[in-house]
Amino acid sequence: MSEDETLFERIIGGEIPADVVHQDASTFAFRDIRPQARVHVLVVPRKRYRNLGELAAGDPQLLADVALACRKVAEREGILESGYRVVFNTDSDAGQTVFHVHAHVLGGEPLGLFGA
Ligand code: IU
Repeated sequence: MSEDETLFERIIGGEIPADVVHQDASTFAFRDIRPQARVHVLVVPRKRYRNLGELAAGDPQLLADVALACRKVAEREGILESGYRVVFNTDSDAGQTVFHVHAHVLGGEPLGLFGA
């Protein structure tokens, strides 16, 4: 792995296998290996930005693509009607571990309140 290649670039590149749920020209989505809900899918822009703020500032269209891919994932997983949560962990207090921005799409069951 080149030093500045993230885990997600290796997954997108096919070097590391993943359970792919959706992909298109600008995004890639696969199941989280440690699911926190019945549906837990990560949506990753192919182009790397460190976090949500950098993505929004650097390429707003790509951020919109990520949002639309989240909806596509929800549709495919059958949770568009029941609802879903989209989470972008940003830096250490939020527990971000992979510094290639990604949306967690969570659902398939009632998720409860934040901090509960
Ligand atoms: P975070 O927001 O940076 O904490 O999310 C990283 C996620 O990547 C986390 O939920 C891990 O379970 C997930 N993950 C994965 O799906 N596949 C892997 O090989 C590794 C982490 I390492």
